[in-house]
Amino acid sequence: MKTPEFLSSWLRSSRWRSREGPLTKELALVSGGPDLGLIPARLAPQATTSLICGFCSTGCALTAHLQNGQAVNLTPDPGYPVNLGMACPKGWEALAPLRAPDRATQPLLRNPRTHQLEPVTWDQALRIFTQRFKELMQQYGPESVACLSTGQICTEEMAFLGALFKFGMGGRHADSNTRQCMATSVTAYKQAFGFDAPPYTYADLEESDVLVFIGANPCIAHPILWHRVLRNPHQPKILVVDPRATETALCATEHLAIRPKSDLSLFYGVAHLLIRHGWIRPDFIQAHTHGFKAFAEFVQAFPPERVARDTGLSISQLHRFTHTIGQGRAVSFWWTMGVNQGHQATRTAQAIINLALMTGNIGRAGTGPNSITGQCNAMGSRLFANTTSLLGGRDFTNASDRATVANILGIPTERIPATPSLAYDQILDAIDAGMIKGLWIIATNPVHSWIDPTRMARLLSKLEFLVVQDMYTSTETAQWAHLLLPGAGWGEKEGTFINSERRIGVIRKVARAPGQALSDFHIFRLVAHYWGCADLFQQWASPEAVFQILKRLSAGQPCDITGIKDYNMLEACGGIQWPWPASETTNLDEPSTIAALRGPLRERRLFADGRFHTPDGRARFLFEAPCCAPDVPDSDFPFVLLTGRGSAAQWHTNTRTAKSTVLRQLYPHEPYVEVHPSDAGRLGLTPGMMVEIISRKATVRARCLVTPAVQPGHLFMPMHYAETNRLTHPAFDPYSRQPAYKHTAVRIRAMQDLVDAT
Ligand SMILES: Nc1nc2c(c(=O)[nH]1)N[C@H]1C(S)=C(S)[C@@H](COP(=O)(O)OP(=O)(O)OC[C@H]3O[C@@H](n4cnc5c(=O)[nH]c(N)nc54)[C@H](O)[C@@H]3O)O[C@H]1N2
Ligand SMILES: Nc1nc2c(c(=O)[nH]1)N[C@H]1C(S)=C(S)[C@@H](COP(=O)(O)OP(=O)(O)OC[C@H]3O[C@@H](n4cnc5c(=O)[nH]c(N)nc54)[C@H](O)[C@@H]3O)O[C@H]1N2
Ligand code: SF4
Ligand SMILES: [Mo]
Repeated sequence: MKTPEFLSSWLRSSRWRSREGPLTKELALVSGGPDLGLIPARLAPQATTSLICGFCSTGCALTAHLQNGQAVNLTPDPGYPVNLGMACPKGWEALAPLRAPDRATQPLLRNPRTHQLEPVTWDQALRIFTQRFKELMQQYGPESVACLSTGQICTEEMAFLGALFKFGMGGRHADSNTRQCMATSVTAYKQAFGFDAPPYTYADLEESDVLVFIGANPCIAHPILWHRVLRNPHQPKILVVDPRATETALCATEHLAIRPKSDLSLFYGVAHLLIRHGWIRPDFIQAHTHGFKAFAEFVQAFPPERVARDTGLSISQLHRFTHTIGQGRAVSFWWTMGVNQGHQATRTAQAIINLALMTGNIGRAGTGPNSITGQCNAMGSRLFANTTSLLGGRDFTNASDRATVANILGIPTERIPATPSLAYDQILDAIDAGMIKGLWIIATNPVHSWIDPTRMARLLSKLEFLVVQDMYTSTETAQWAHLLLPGAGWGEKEGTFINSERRIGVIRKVARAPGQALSDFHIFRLVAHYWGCADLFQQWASPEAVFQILKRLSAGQPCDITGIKDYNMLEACGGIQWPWPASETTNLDEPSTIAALRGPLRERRLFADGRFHTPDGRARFLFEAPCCAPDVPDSDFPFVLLTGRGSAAQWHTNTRTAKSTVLRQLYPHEPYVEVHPSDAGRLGLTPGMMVEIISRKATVRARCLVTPAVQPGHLFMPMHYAETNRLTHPAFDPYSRQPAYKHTAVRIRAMQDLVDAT
């Protein structure tokens, strides 16, 4: 790896050996005092405290059982309106990852002689951080430094990071792993509704008589939401649209095993039939939407014969599917990554939105075009990360939005960039082109989770300065860092998360971070101090102080939360769904507000009045002709490789879940690939044998799992194994720039064939 000159000179200097940097005392003050890492005293005497789970976006509350202020065990919180006393294996085991031996416990700097990461003091780390990024920005301009963050830290932390990086440090290009995950839903909602506003409440899962799951496997990915479906008393029809016979599809009334990436044609075909049968709500369309006439003309070209050809479904399946939707009393549509990760993902999500609009399935109990979010705080990131949108869901290119934010934060307007950031893939291309030279990666592991780890590693090694801020030293991405900053994890810090149904919940500090690891919040405070921009962030003193700033940033926006007083109120109410503007509570004293939110107001869905956030208050019908998926199979690469979640016990790149001995019992340790029995028979593949999967880019090895869950001609590999993204094809939705991880042409062969051939 290339050793930056600055590291060599730093190591030659005497400061390298000094354990007592001149700012040590100040550092302690800035980052929270000498009791760094200690549980707040007020928690110590309590026997239990509640905090929101830090894995998926369901947002279950867990009760931490404390001894001397530290958690010794977790149980699901029975009083919380989300999980009603349930948790999945990850929630039960959420403390185990905190105690892992590979936790990052001190800042580490790469030694240019040994190429090893070696301990430095926080003072040294922060001086290097500041000096190096400033040098790059001075030499190559502010655009030469970028930041990739996450949907897995607290909202207060992401807002601080976004404001610090863009307004304080003067950086321009910041994106996050929500690009891999939720960018499509954000774009689809913004274009159709005028704001990124998932309209539902989890009670809708229990109130529908028809539930349609599209490219979503909640049995594995959102198990507690699936439990909410099981509580539905209306004997609902459950329709699952997924090329695979997933755990969810096996529980469905009907599984529509469509050809991958043919969803757009399917939904246009359903719209065609709904119109043909008159199963639409002209009154709703007339009063609350825009563009239906053009849409109705467009879907004339999608009769069942064509759609059956495109999707591989039978004409009778299409009629049955449409009939169930058309006749449903309360129909809800739920989508996740099978939709969001596609070459026409935004239009596919909007095709689902169109079905809900034309049938009037929105704003009522049990309805909605509902995108389920992925990470614990992807929703916080969507509103407050200051990456794609300006703080509070605003627009960087809008002068009045910039002025409002500058005014609320008390900073000069010129500090707010007037142009949006490059998207994730564009940041990577800019590194490749030598335009971006410095990168700060926080709480994401792209060498595993992004497409093509070989290219990613090459790009990271091209950088003149790479800072990785993570809980662990062992992640694939940390291996490339010049500087590693040790982050405290979930459970070791305070803040709020926003879950899929827009519910804001509190996380509490119930464990001590190991060694000198600091919360991301404290690291950002220190960076502001060392950078010399702390004066801009005087009010950003604690997570709860930042929550008050977030409230002010939300004022007048669709996500207005000015009526929420503080963390205590959030806890007393069992979390609060946005919006909760001050105007809603003007006539209520605090106990009455809490009583109201705990009572009938608890089920809060959007658009009950049919008014959307577009300038004319109407929702938009948006559509576009389907086009062929990229990386089409051919005779050399005849299979389509699908990817996704493998088990309820594995989380993404497995940096956390692999640390629990309980969870490790619940999933296969070696990478595996699902193959249909007919393909396995034809190719001589037997269960458990090692096979090679070959894409146009790479060859990987995995165990063969023979199962009819996949269709003939398809393979499936979980994303939790690093091998998977060595294969995936780089294609992106043009509007959201989200990667299309779920369509790659590959071939497969037994390792034995390889031995015979050589
Ligand atoms: N246990 C566990 N839970 C998780 C996560 C985890 O890593 N582990 N991650 C969380 C995150 S961040 C996210 S985003 C969510 C993801 O949650 P999901 O989206 O439910 O999970 P995936 O398995 O990625 O994809 C869902 C389904 O899309 C299907 N699919 C593939 N291609 C197509 C297509 O063209 N059309 C249709 N209709 N379907 C298709 C796949 O076969 C798969 O079954 O899970 C969250 N929950
Ligand atoms: N092929 C394929 N690839 C995919 C997907 C797919 O379906 N198929 N899904 C995509 C999706 S939806 C997603 S969301 C991404 C997820 O991809 P990543 O974000 O890369 O996955 P994680 O393993 O969650 O990485 C989080 C990192 O943050 C660290 N961390 C956790 N908590 C904290 C904290 O509080 N502070 C700090 N500083 N660090 C912390 C963890 O140790 C870990 O290294 O993967 C994407 N990749
Ligand atoms: S369903 Fe999600 S939020 Fe609930 S316990 Fe499991 S991982 Fe945590
Ligand atoms: Mo995700």
